[in-house]
Amino acid sequence: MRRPTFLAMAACAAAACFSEHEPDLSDGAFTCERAEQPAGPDSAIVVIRGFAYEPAQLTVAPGTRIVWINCEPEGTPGHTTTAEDGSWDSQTLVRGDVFSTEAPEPGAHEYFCRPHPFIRGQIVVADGALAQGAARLARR
Ligand SMILES: [Cu+2]
Repeated sequence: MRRPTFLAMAACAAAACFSEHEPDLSDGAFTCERAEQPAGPDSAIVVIRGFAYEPAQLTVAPGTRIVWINCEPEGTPGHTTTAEDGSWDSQTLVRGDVFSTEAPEPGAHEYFCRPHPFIRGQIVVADGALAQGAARLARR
């Protein structure tokens, strides 16, 4: 009886170990408090605040993970990030919610908020471009 129990515990430990190495994009890895910091060399953050995307225009290299985080005050109606060309579409995000997508094909991708279509942004995916977050990181 001891051995199967031990094996089950070992499997749980292994699963926990693997999950620690998964990209953690929704559970504390990105918070509004940390959103002012560069996301890292392979990711870039867009903050949603004041019914606007910050920055509204972001240039990234192919393969960059683009992360949106809603930093509106509590109780503000939720926002989405929705590409006009269908490259990505988030669920409705309220304060603290995070959505991420890998940079779509090179070119300019316009996007907007479905509940508030006047909120607009643009992601430019360009070969050789350095994510703005990475550029800021490199200067520090
Ligand atoms: Cu909105």
